[in-house]
Amino acid sequence: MTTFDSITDDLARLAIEVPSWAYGNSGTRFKVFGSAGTPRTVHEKIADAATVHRMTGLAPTVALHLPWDRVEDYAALSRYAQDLGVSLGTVNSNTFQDDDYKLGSLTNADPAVRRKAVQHNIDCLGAMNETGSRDLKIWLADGTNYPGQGDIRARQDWLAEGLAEIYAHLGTKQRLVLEYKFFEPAFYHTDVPDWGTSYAHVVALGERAMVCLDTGHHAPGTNIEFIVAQLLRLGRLGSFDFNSRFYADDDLIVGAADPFQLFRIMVEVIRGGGLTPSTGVAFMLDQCHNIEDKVPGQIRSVLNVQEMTARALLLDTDALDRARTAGDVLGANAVLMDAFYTDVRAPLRAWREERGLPADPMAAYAASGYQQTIEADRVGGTQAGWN
Ligand code: PSV
Ligand code: MN
Repeated sequence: MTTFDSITDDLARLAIEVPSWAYGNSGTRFKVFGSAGTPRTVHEKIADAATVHRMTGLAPTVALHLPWDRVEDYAALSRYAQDLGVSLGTVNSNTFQDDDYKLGSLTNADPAVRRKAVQHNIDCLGAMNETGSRDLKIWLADGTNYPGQGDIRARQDWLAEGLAEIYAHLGTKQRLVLEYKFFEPAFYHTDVPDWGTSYAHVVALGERAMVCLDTGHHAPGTNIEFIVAQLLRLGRLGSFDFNSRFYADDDLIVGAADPFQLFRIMVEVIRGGGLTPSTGVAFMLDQCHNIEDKVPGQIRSVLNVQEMTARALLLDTDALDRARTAGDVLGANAVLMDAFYTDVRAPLRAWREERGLPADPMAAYAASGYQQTIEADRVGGTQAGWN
């Protein structure tokens, strides 16, 4: 049996990166609701992220999205974040919102558009040199809507060329992570639809290119933990974009829709050594809080990851091995389910208190007055969103 006391060191290693855009307004194609207290600037987003870290001790870094979070002086932004107790993390490039990109970015048939997309990513690397960020994350909205619309083979070649040019600009401590998504916004074909395509490209690039797995980017029923196991085995799991989904890319709070799936993912992460810092896996959230308050939405999210990680760490691997060796199908399944059904909330409360953190971060946030303060202070200006 694995006891909670024996997992506390591993648990202390868990660090989750929060996305700056989670604090801005978001919605669906039907409506984006504004909400009181929403940040107007990247500085206010970082202040919210720092609050999540203060309440949980779990979220020491913030991912940026450019140009949404564009500033003149990234080194100064980094110092601002440090003063608040957090660091700037992954930089996400954005080649999906300019009119030029209507028919693709790195895979556009027009070389001038491809050049523009490459240059944007190189500019992101420039910002990363100032923030000290390790990872450039590339997600492409590229794809086509109708059979025959594009040369899907040529687009792969253009993609490989563009990625190679970006990769050549990487600093020695920087990495490129390529995120896949099976559909949306394109509906017939997507240029990086799955982990295999992402893997083929990153392997061709070199050792500092990795795959980003967004948990919302798979067809229903996909066994995501298998992909986790495979990418860790191949040494190419660069990062997670955690969120949860009921239907498509819902971007809901991770662990809300299917905590058991999150548990199974964390079991494979641990099995593959992914919690060890040297593996370099970044545990990011990629979420939107369309109707709930955003700061507590993020607090709930990082706590969900922590809770499922704790349960996964409690898996009795010796008992599991014994059952597997004996061919005991139901016994092995029972060992796994025992870990999943373990209620870790009380020991986690004590664990936080021992570290000077609020035992109940959700309650502590509600009692802190932070929400009331930002709602009163952040009046006027333009609330941040996907622009
Ligand atoms: C695309 O759906 C995506 O998952 C990418 O990571 C983008 O950068 C992000 O969402 C935008 O929210
Ligand atoms: Mn994502």
